[in-house]
Amino acid sequence: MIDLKELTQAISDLNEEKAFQILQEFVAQHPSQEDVRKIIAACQQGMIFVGEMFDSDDYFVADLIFAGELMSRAVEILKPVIYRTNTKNIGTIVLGTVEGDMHDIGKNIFKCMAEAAGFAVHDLGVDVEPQKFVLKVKEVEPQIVAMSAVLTVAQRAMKNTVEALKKAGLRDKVKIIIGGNHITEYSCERIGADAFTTTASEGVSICEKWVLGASLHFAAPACLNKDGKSLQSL
Ligand code: B12
Repeated sequence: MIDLKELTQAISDLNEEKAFQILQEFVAQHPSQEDVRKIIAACQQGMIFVGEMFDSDDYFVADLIFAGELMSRAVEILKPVIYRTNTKNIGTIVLGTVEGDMHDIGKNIFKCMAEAAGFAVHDLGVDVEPQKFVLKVKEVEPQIVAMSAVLTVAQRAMKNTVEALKKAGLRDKVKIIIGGNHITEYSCERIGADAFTTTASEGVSICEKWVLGASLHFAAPACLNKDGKSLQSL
């Protein structure tokens, strides 16, 4: 049995050896998708603590970089259990971290899970300017555009991307989902997306509902506005 708190602690302590040992034990247990969801949430919580320690000057940029590398390797360890080897193509997603934002770990987890669910994902990478989204949407005609941002200021780039899609006459041809740790219902409305989430697994469920024709209803939490100060600058 994996101790999720121990994993969160190991990540927030930047204890790579301990974190990888726990993750390797986890993978060896052939876990269920529900357990995979829980382990990703535990990693995400560890990274939130890292961010808080950066905020309080207990960690520095070098620690953020180390944490990013640690988490990227953690995702590599988890990949075999994230993939469900679904070969059926259920839809197409154009994905990217928006302009100004270099964070890609959450995006990569979403990509992995979406591919596992049967989506063809066109990943544009990080710091993706609005026009690049527009060109890719024209080229591959996806059902869904998925944008990631963890920097609050990058939510403006999400809004710019929606505007660029509108200008190109593409907005009504796609559903737009936005994800990232600081995304709220309020930011979703301001940006003009169709859905938002703070977890990759919920994001994939929303995309599955869209393409599989189920009613577009998902549990959107009430606007928490947990970062209201920054959102006002949108
Ligand atoms: C690691 C890290 C970095 C690494 C990133 C490495 C990488 N390859 O991504 C590096 C060192 C590069 C970095 C740089 C910076 N960072 Co940084 N970083 C982090 C940290 C600690 C962890 C982020 C992370 O990987 N979390 C783990 C993943 C799994 O979680 P996630 O990203 O939230 O993703 C999950 C969901 O949000 C969701 N999701 C994410 N994207 C998407 C997309 C879709 C479509 C869907 C459906 C779901 C989804 O699914 C994921 C899994 O469930 C966060 C702290 C935090 N609270 O997030 C700070 C944090 C994001 N960084 C911060 C800052 C300030 C910076 C810098 C400005 C620091 C500096 N002074 O240089 C630079 C900015 C660089 C830039 N232009 O982007 C701040 C942002 C504050 C804010 N509110 O804007 C944070 C919050 C730290 C803090 N508390 O101050 N950072």
